[in-house]
Amino acid sequence: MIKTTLCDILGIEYPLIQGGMAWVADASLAAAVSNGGGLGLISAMNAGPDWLRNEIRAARKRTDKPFGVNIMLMSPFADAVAQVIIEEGVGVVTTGAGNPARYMKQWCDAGIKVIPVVPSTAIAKLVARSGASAVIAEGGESGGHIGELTTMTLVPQVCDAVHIPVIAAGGIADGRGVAAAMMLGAVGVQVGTAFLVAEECTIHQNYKNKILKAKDIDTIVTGKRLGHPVRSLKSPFSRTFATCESDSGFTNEQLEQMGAGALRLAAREGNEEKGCFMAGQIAALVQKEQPAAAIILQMFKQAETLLTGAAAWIK
Ligand code: TUI
Repeated sequence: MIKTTLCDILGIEYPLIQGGMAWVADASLAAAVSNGGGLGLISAMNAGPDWLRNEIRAARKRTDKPFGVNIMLMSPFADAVAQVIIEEGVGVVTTGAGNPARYMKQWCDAGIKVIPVVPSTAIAKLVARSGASAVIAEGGESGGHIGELTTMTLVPQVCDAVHIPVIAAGGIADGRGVAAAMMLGAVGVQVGTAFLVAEECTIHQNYKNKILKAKDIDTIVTGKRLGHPVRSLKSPFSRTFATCESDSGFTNEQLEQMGAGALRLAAREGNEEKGCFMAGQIAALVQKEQPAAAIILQMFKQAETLLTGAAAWIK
């Protein structure tokens, strides 16, 4: 068994946190990951407080294991959902797409463990100072909103920069990724793309099929001009967006308008023309739909074999 300090901190069996994927990470997926021994997450995304409250209660009906909530800090409802998390007694929060400083005191006072996603050592230090229990160092191989650095370079640098546990994210979908992350100094992994095809993941089948068919070079990063680069599968939407982005005739407002709602269209409606199918560069490794628990078990069995076998290389 692979047991790390993350298992103790979160009360989980495997040192794995599910990515807080907007329009994807709902009660169904979160409960399945938690029941499988990891930490499932519900994404508060751009939804309002009532949606989140319902989803937390739905997850509680499906699992008695710990699960958390991911807050996308750019959400217009961030203040309200930050409060719902306290009211509903959620034990763990991960944050993305910004600095969670303004919520840290209220969450820490409520005994909530806060684990921000960070794209750099500077932000890692900042959140560590304001009371984070751990950080998720997320490399640019990830799907969705990403930073500049790769997982390989970011994780060891964040490990050296802070004195709290570091979780690696970006490009991890099997036991090789888990083993590598641990060798970089991480005490656990965050996995997103691999769970898109979990049986309990409620996204449209078209989205799952695209992941299952994806090749290594099938993702693209758009939105750099807007200051929030996003990695997604190459698609009619992402290609058109990329073209418009490099055309100075389009204003940033027009681009923002173009992107609005595209993730929902992908995840909920499977709209192949207008949808933005966010996915990480590891999508090609994800080849079969199976229960979340099987994905986790397979990943950690493989990592255990690799890490055990590695000792034989030392002569
Ligand atoms: O947040 C994510 N991934 C996401 S959020 C998202 S929804 C969205 N859609 C369109 C545009 C923008 C967002 C889809 N995927 N991952 C965690 C993450 N956090 N990646 C990068 C960061 C980050 C960036 C800047 C964290 C902190 C930060 O701080 C800068 C500052 O000082 O505010």
